Amino acid sequence: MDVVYIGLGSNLAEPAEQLRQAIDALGQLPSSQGLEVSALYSSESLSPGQPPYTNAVARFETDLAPLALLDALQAIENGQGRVRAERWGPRTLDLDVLLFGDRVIDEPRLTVPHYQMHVRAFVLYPLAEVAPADLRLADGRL
Ligand code: PH2
Ligand code: MG
Ligand code: MG
Repeated sequence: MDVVYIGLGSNLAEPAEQLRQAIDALGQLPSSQGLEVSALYSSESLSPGQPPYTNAVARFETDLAPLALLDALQAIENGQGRVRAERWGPRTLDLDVLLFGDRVIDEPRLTVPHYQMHVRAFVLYPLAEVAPADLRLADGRL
């Protein structure tokens, strides 16, 4: 099994409720176990003029392959009303694969470790709650 870390974010339609629903759905993913979730944090959007975000980070173990996990996460996003209009647009739910074991993945649909996680406080702060203190990024960024 691989340990995976997922970033959760929402800035539409009662963000905290969106995250609670998403956490329930993550707990029911097939071939996965041991879900742990950080506290929920609020912060301004990086994109000006958008509602504030609620963010959290989840950790669990999975036997799913990376793209199968991505498919499952996108199904959860879509099930909670995610509309893909503009890049970085406001969203009911964003589920990002931050880390997938110690794999480095560079594919059209999936870049792991997540390309900007090392500079985003709304990722690093909750990540520190669910990750061991000696966690390192497989590509050496942190
Ligand atoms: N996600 C974005 C853009 N800006 N800002 C915060 N605070 N939290 C996010 O999750 C976030 C953002 C696009 O993924
Ligand atoms: Mg995303
Ligand atoms: Mg994102």
